[in-house]
Amino acid sequence: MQCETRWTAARLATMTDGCLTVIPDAMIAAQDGRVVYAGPASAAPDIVAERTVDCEGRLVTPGLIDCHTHLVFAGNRAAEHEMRRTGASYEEISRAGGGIRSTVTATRAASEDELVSSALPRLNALIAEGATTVEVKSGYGLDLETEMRMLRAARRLADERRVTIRTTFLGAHALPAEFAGRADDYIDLVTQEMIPAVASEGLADAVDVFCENIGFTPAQTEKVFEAAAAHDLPVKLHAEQLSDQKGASLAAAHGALSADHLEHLDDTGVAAMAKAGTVATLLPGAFYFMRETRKPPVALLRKADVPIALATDCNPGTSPLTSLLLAMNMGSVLFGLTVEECLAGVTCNAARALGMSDGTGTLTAGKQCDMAIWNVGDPAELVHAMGANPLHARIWRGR
Ligand code: DI6
Ligand code: FE
Repeated sequence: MQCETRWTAARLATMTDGCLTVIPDAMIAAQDGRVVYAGPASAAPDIVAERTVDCEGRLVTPGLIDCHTHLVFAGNRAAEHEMRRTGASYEEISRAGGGIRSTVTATRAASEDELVSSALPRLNALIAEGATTVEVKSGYGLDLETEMRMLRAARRLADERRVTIRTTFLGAHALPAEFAGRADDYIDLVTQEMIPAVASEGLADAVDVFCENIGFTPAQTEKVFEAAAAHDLPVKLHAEQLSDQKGASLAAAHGALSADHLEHLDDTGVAAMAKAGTVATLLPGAFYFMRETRKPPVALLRKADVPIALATDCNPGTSPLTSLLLAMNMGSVLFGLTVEECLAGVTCNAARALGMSDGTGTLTAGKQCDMAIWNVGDPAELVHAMGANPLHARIWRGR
């Protein structure tokens, strides 16, 4: 067999089927950006490689996938920090002129170039820790023009860095001030104008809604899901973050790729997600930052075999986090996830949450050769450490 590059002497975790089994002396071979072999060196076919890289016993995992971010936005909300520290609630901060709407004002005023350049340091931080795929949501424009500009900026990030970008349209993130008291009218705008425009320009890979007391109702969410389906766009949902709206069940009924946050998810929601194959994306950064106390029902999710993903939720207000390694540590320390669950959460299950399982998320023949090579031997070190970055090298599409 002929290939461009082969990596030898790897301690390989392919993450196939979500299993963390380390193959001690493994080889990975790539041709045209795809894996042609990944497994024990002893079982490898005869491979003639143009280039051989000796991993010297380092751990090799699939490249990390951040499947839930709000990476593109303008301004920053550091000034809210003091309010939050002294006990102000999310609602109080919002009423004082902070919150999502302050980011909306800044984002509306920013050019596409400015959105790209302010997002790049955040993207760089994710990439520096081995991310090879990053999802980016809109949702700080809340008007047609700015939502489209955010999505164009997100798509452009893929020209600036060697990384795969998936975009999600989140027009139903918050009610813009000019629609105060007219949420249904805004949802009409989202479903009748924004989604058709975003779809016709191919700017989004999925559609998301913030279904919450302070967001949109389940009935409004359903309208957005129907419009997405009419344009062949898969859906996801911010569900059960602050209260139980039965959003996860609604998402599952619409075949959602994922339901995200889920602190207030109950057993019927878990059952609906299990039946539909909807991924549970947990966002411990937001839980930590908002000092929440109610945890997502991990034991129920496990029992029902609902795949669990982990993401940063990188956003300016409730999770200013640009580290998937720290998200893994928090997933374990705060939510009790195992090392295997943490690693599956940022690889194979994150790919599934983006509808990308066929292309990435595990290291198996036929998939994109997206890998992270770590200066550690034991995967537990990735979850255990805080603030360390043991990345040795990042491979995106075989390079
Ligand atoms: N849930 C959140 O926690 C963030 N968005 C969402 O739907 C908050 C985003 C922000 O405050 O800017
Ligand atoms: Fe979010």
